[in-house]
Amino acid sequence: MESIKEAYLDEKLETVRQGDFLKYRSKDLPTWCPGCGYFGIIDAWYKACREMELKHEDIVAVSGIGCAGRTPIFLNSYGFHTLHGRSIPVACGLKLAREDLTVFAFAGDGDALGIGGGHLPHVARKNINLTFLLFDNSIYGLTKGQSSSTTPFEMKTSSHPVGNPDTPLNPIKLALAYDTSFVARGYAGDPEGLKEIIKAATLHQGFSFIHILTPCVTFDKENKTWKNLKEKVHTLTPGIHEQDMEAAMRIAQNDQYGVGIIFHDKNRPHYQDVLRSMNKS
Ligand SMILES: Cc1ncc(C[n+]2csc(CCOP(=O)(O)OP(=O)(O)O)c2C)c(N)n1
Ligand code: SF4
Ligand SMILES: [Mg+2]
Repeated sequence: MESIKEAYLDEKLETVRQGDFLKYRSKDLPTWCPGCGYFGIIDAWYKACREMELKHEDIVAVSGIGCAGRTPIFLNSYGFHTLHGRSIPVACGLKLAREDLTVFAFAGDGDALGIGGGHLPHVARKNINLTFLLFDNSIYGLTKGQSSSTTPFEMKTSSHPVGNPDTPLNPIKLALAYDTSFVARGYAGDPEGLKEIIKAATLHQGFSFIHILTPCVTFDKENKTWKNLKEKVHTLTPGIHEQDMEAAMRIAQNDQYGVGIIFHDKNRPHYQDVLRSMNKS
């Protein structure tokens, strides 16, 4: 084990093996469980940053608390591991103060839709220019498998041993209802596809919401397992829904496993442009 760790930390060796891939990975070894979907997500993020040629010093990764909340530790950028549910407000403040920076916010389903759920409508309606990655494993991973806001009805969890009595939230429906200007779904098992989505979201001028399907291999043995996800996940055909809210809503309602861009409003100005044009008049 030690030799793997040493190899991982040996930048020279890794640089030779992976080109400039290491550029966006920090030297901290990820602490996630082996097989966790989050490895696929940061892999996609590394590749997206590399392809966009972002400068480390221009990137800020903001997170809340949870296994997903640890993400900025593993990225070679500026980072801010904030309080539970607070990645969005901190990311908003940062972007408003430093418009020149590329700001990413990361959160788990509990962090984003439970304790932090009140922040989502406001970043969306203001259309603040940042990219939000929701790591949705439908469970509280870090605290050992309690039900979250996206746990399926009747699923047995450590907090609901006879079954979850609550109806799960639908993250894409919520994002669309809040008028989010860029809404997409990605899959941790397809880092190449997710990379393309992260790039499109980052280039979008406004608030971008990426719902990522990902397994918690340790605390969910029945719902979002790799096997189930592999069977159900499929690629959406690009189409009219990207510019048509009603069509996007139909996808949100009827297709919980389709990955790709679901809605993209390219014409709406982002918050700082709105402020500038108001100050001119
Ligand atoms: C104010 C507050 N309440 C509760 C907790 C305990 N807590 C830490 S992480 C977490 C949930 C994490 O679940 P999720 O956001 O889905 O992230 P995951 O671990 O699944 O990546 C909870 C309830 C906390 N740290 N702070
Ligand atoms: S507990 Fe679940 S979400 Fe957390 S690192 Fe382990 S597999 Fe991943
Ligand atoms: Mg979770």
